[in-house]
Amino acid sequence: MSILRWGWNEYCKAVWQSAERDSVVPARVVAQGRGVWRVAGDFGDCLAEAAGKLRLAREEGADWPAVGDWVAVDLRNQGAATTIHEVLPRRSQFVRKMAGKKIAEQVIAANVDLALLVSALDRDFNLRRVERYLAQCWESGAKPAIVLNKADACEETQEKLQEMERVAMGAPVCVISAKTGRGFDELEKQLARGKTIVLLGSSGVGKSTILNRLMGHVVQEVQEVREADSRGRHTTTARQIFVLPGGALLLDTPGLRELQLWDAGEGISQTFSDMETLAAQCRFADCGHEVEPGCAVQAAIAAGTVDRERFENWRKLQREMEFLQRKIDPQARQNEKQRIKQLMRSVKRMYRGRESHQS
Ligand SMILES: Nc1nc2c(ncn2[C@@H]2O[C@H](COP(=O)(O)OP(=O)(O)OP(=O)(O)O)[C@@H](O)[C@H]2O)c(=O)[nH]1
Ligand SMILES: [Mg+2]
Ligand SMILES: [Zn+2]
Repeated sequence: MSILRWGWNEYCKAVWQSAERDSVVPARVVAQGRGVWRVAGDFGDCLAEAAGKLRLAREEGADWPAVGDWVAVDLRNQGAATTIHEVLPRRSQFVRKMAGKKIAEQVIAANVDLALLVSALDRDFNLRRVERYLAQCWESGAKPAIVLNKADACEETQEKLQEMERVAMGAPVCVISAKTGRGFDELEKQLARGKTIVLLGSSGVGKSTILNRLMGHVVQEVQEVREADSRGRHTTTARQIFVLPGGALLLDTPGLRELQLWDAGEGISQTFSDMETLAAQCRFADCGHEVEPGCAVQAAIAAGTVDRERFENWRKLQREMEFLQRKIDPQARQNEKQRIKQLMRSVKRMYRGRESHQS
């Protein structure tokens, strides 16, 4: 299987060629375990470990390989395990913060084009959670699409679709049933060959069942949800990329836990752009939208044009982000963002230059 099957494109090539690289070849991380990865490229696929140099660089804040990453591997031992020497800069990434004394970051998926934010139409249905996923998704650099699964188990599909469209702020919403196949034609239109798509959502919403149906046979184990509250049992435990029959690359992930901290800074503004527009009309620039006179947000809530729960969720996510930002060294973060921006800019220039040469 060639590296093209794994989504390698002109853009990746431009990134690869923007630096001198000796005795390494490009590969993609297609699965991840604890301290061990599966990589795939023109050579086929094999297990890989991280080079010592990479481990050291990690201490300095360098990227650690995650599913979806493009990496440089050496192939001295053909066929046997290989070594990852470098993680190429990412176009997008989903980052989870693990709260502790010092907040650590974990990349859930890298270089994702489209995130399918999956909810179930049973008791799992929750608008506030989707707002949270949307904010995280806009921040990641991937495009979001909302997928409402288990349509067969819901009587008010139409009402729920409308409610969801109101919070989606323009992201597409589709209604499907992984059990009956309803809505899959619509869903499959979004899964283009060579694109990387991640399934995100709580445990039990049917991510692995969706994958199995798209593959046409069972590749992932699924398990019944709990009768009482539709909660899942955290069946999927590893992250792995599957090549769909149509050539799209689908990444199944373990169900996300409810109260996880994520990177969502600017994504919050995008998800709640309606709230931000209102807030700009408050009398005081630093309005807390609580008891201040001339608060446009409270006025809208009182008039019923803004949903109180949506407002509260917006404030809650903002507080979480402020907390994260206090905990993480702002200078280091800024420097890293700057570094990546510059790199991507130079790669884009190079890429554009090439396209105009070709045409
Ligand atoms: N009625 C109905 N049940 C579904 C549908 N899709 C999935 N299920 C059921 O939901 C349960 C959970 O499905 P999974 O695919 O394991 O869910 P998951 O999102 O992968 O869960 P984790 O791996 O734990 O994150 C299983 O019993 C599935 O059979 C659907 O469209 N309709
Ligand atoms: Mg699963
Ligand atoms: Zn206000």
